[in-house]
Amino acid sequence: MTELAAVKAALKTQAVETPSWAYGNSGTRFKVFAQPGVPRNPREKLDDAAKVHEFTGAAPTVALHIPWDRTDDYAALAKHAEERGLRLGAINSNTFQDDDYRLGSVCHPDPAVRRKAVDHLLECVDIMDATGSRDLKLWFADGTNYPGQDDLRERQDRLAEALAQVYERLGDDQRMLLEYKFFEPAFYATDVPDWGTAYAHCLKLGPKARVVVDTGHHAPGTNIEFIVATLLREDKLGAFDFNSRFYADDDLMVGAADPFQLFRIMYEVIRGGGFTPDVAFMLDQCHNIEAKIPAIIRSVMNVQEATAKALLVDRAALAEAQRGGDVLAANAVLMDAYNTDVRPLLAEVRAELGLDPDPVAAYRRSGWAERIAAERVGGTQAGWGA
Ligand code: AOS
Ligand code: ZN
Ligand code: ZN
Repeated sequence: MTELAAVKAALKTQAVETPSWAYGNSGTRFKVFAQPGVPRNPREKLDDAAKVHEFTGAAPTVALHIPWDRTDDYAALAKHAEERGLRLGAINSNTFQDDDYRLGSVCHPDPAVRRKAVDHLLECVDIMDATGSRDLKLWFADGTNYPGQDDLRERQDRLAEALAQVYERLGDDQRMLLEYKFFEPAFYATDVPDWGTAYAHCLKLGPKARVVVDTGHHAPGTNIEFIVATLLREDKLGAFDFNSRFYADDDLMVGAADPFQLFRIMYEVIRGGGFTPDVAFMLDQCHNIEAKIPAIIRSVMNVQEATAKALLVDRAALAEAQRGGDVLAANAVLMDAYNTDVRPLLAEVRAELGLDPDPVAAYRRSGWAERIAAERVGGTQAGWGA
């Protein structure tokens, strides 16, 4: 196989999981702008996700969020997905929207609240059994706002205890993915603030526990690719929540704010042997002012473009320059790959897969946006908390 053929073959295997909540109305705490045609239930979210997969060929799974996607028949929901060429992906838990969680969930000082939170997480594993999902994705809003508010160390003990109970419940082929975030909604101390804390918990739990890197969850200037390289080296990288940030957890389209950072991350993924199904590429985004489905298609394409560039890095030339201590040559190898226009290559890959080379244009021509705007009237549009 020529090198280019190998790059194309790799690109054809890449799958990006899209989040059910990105199809619903969501935005900021100031205003959520409702859009016509937005799904009214989990099935309609899957119908939209099927369009993203139809035009990209690269988004075969959809992450669910419980309770936002609660239904009384998960097997039927899985079948609905299957009939549209999709599978249900990670189950995202929610221990942040109930009044009970004012002081935390699994780290709450009251054991009754902790019990409630753990029961919810266990219910999420039951749902995974019904949907055939591999991954339970945990993000905790737990934390404190004021020094002294609660005992930082005890909160870690409570967290460890809760995670252990859920870990025990996992089936042989199921995994627990622990996401970190440095602040928000807690402003003084978040209980899982960084990769080190997530890693320490996952290490203690065992091989089924892995860390999620949400690209928006870092302080400005953080070298995320270093974290990725480290987690891969320790065999503890489970997934990405891809999105873009200019300021904090902006949840904008991946690759929009800093495509160079995304390229550097994808280079470390490939370099570190992470381009396998063991590392899930997920989106975690909100589309408040832009049309949702084309924005998600665009996001999938942005991940593909960064991946293509990363695959094009001349690793032999890079290694030689690095060994020789040639700083400028080494940097130039990376930059040459980054500066390559990979859009024609990806258009070819799509054509070879029988897809339209321009997924956004193909979606626009399909008439789906007009159809859902006309058909999905009445009912409540799904959104955050719906
Ligand atoms: C929160 O900031 C996170 O990024 C989570 O991944 C969260 O679980 C997701 O936004 C769905 O609620
Ligand atoms: Zn996330
Ligand atoms: Zn986030």
